[in-house]
Amino acid sequence: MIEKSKINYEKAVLIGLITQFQDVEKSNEYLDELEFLTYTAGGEVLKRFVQKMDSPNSKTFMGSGKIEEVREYIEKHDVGLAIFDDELTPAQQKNIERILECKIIDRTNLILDIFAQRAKTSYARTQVELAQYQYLLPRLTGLWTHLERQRGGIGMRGPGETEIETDRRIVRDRIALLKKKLAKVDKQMSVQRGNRGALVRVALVGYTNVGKSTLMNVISKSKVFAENKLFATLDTTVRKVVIGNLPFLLSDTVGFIRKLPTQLVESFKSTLDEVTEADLLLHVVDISHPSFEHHIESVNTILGEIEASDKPTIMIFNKIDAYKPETIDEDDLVTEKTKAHYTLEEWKQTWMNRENGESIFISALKKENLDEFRKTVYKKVKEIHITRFPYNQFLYDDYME
Ligand SMILES: Nc1nc2c(ncn2[C@@H]2O[C@H](COP(=O)(O)OP(=O)(O)OP(=O)(O)O)[C@@H](O)[C@H]2O)c(=O)[nH]1
Ligand SMILES: [Mg+2]
Repeated sequence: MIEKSKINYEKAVLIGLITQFQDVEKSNEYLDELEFLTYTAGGEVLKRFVQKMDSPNSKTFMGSGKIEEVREYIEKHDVGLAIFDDELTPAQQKNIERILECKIIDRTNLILDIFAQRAKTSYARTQVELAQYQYLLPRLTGLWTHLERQRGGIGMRGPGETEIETDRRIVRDRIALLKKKLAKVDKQMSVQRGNRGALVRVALVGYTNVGKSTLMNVISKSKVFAENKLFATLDTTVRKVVIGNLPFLLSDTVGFIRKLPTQLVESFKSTLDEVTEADLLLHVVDISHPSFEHHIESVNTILGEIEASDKPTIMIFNKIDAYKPETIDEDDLVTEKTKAHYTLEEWKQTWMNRENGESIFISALKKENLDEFRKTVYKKVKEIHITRFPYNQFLYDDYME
């Protein structure tokens, strides 16, 4: 049902709003991310359309003038795909589709589509399929039936393609079946985790594309797939790592993103168990990304949702090699200093002064500052290890001390 396809870049336009909750800057940031998502899914963005509105139009999302502008552009440039940054109601979707006569998808749909492309193991595929059906269920209104010729490609992978005409009951049955299937695997996995003994468990968490897998590879000398696209990792990998003379388990798992579809968080609950059950979290951040502070917030929100907020956490600021603060010329007396102008030193000061937890600044790619990373992780893991193996304490000489 889920299709892994070779990619011919599909022409797309993006549509977003500027509202009282979302100023120009924020809207731009979201669209940047949506463009990256589109690229990851195999699309090429030709143009962005942004409209300022108090709230979305209940019938067509955008106003009538704007949608006409989009329609003309789409027709002229032969675009087959319009991607909206926000979730559309089934009614909006239907109306817009009638006007634009192309495929209409929203951010959730796009993320689900990427997950469908990326899911490798049968376990991940089952989770994605479940999320897709849950997304589809309230939208089963024969949405795409008039788009026969447009089938295939972004947003059309998965259950949307064939099951539209069928009735909700079938989808509900399928959802129940998938849940049962997952529950069975969950049980096996939970037993597997139980068999790993009392070793300290450390989990890499963070926004997508921050370098979790790269760090995992450097630290554990393993070969986890890493690339400059979103959601390179869907399945969890666990490796035994030894620092000095201290063994522990390190896991690398799916990255987070803003507006992560709730269906996905739910479906991936068991993948995220690795995080929920970890003793220590390494929260990896891409400090070279202009919105890294927003990313931290989103990750913390999701950690809250899976009840993993109060775990001991070390903040790992990665990609310091790529960090470039904005500069102010000496004779420029107008520009005010903002966080965008902070040097790495200033960021370090800011984060080191926070009460809870530690922070380390590294480059996983250039292998910068990894000694400090190892030292800090070692110290923290040892603290936990000692509570578990109190009589073994003497076996562990201090590392590099
Ligand atoms: N400049 C720079 N790039 C890095 C660094 N670490 C990782 N990268 C790059 O960032 C991109 C994403 O790396 P991944 O390790 O796949 O990131 P991830 O967090 O596992 O991403 P997902 O699995 O997609 O959530 C790759 O192109 C890496 O080469 C770093 O320290 N500096
Ligand atoms: Mg990864």
